[in-house]
Amino acid sequence: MIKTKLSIPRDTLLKAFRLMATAKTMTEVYEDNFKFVSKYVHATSRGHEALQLALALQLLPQDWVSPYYRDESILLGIGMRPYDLMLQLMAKRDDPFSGGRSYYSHPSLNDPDKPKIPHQSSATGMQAIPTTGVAMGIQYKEKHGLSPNYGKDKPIVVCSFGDASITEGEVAEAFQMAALKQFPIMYLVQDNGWDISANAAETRAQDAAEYAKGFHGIEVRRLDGSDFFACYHGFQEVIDTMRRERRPFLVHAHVPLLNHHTSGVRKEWYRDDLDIHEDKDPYPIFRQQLLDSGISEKKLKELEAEARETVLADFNAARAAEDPRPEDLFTHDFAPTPVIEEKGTREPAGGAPIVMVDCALHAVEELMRQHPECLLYGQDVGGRLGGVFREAATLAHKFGDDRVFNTPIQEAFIVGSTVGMSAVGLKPIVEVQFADYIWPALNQLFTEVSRSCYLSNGKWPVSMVLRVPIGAYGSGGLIIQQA
Ligand SMILES: Cc1ncc(C[n+]2csc(CCOP(=O)(O)OP(=O)(O)O)c2C)c(N)n1
Ligand SMILES: [Mg+2]
Repeated sequence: MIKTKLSIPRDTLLKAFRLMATAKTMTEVYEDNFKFVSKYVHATSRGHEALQLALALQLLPQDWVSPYYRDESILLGIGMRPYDLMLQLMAKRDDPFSGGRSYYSHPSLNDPDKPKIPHQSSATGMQAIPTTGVAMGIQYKEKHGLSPNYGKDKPIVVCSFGDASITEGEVAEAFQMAALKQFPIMYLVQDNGWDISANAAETRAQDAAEYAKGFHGIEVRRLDGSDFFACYHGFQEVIDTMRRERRPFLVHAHVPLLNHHTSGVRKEWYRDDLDIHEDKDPYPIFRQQLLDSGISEKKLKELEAEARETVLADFNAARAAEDPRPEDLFTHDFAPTPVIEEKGTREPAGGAPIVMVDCALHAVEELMRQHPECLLYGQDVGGRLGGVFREAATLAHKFGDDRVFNTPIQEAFIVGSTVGMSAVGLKPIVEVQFADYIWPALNQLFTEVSRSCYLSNGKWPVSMVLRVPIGAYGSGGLIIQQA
């Protein structure tokens, strides 16, 4: 330990500074090579680095994190090299996140030595539901003895957002479920005061910390995102509590936005507050704190030089890396299925005909008997009724209220949460109550569920069954089924 006011290990501080210098240099190098790199759009973390590194340096390989497109410093903090990030920047074949399929800082990762990153699309705020699904899955596995024993380091989930994405309706569905069921998830909101060109005053009635207080059971913390020390200790306390107490938090932090919104939307076109934001730049603040803590100017200069050398070498190496091949377009559209031919007899001799809804009910029961990782949720499927068509009758009694349960009326959550549930190894069966009401779920179905396998380059295929009754109730189709 060096003598600091907050006692963070010296190695951690030096690593954080090197990575902060790395992120800053990456922004500079991208700017210097603007014509080349802006072929594909990118956003950088400049201004948000202290907060992102303070978090990332405390995550463990069993944790899960959903960084958003401005979170390149989270990626550096969990151990990705600038080279890895640049492969995605330039849409190269070996991009470890998406094989060149998604643009910069759209990660997905399943490396054994790093926190896991599920797929997320570029639709901002939409990561809330899949990532809350991860936390829901972790809770389910812990309750059912399906989780490895991590001792006191139980996994946590972090879902990161920009401040403006919180007004998306789907975010409310995720908060609702996390609060109601007490999932071990941290919602991290990086508040730079900006949407793209619309500012906070134009776009919200309250900030995320105030909003989250309406979701009883989510504990809220505020951090100063320009102060690495404050962020590190703030996260340490929240993460320790989450590992022990298994409940949700929302961490809100003000951060400056120092670079462009993205390479395509330039700060000089509309920003009138750059001076104020520059005063909150975490880089010189951290540098001064380290000098005050007894680290020498010489050491800091060395780390800055090392960062620059790495970034430049990685940039050139990434530039020379192979582009995707035409045939790569057609890989990983679906995960291969182990079932490739029908077996058994459809109409066994002497068998009594049964209606379709009962066939499906028996099939679900068989699956649940064979697979402890299989569960069923949706509206009214729980034990009290067993489905409005009795299509889940007796299942909750047979398998318990933790495996067959009611959800609130939120189709997006029901469907989108399966991305996260599936990523942790579960096999969810979910139900949308009537076909008419599938539309609120379509965004998740289309944007997250169906693209997870392809855009993660095969890392995160989604295994889920979606049940949607249609045409039921005799002639009711005319009234309730939009038939
Ligand atoms: C669903 C959706 N609508 C619109 C966009 C276009 N868009 C991209 S970034 C952005 C602003 C997001 O601001 P914020 O969440 O505060 O993140 P910041 O860029 O400020 O870090 C918008 C509107 C999008 N990606 N997804
Ligand atoms: Mg913002």
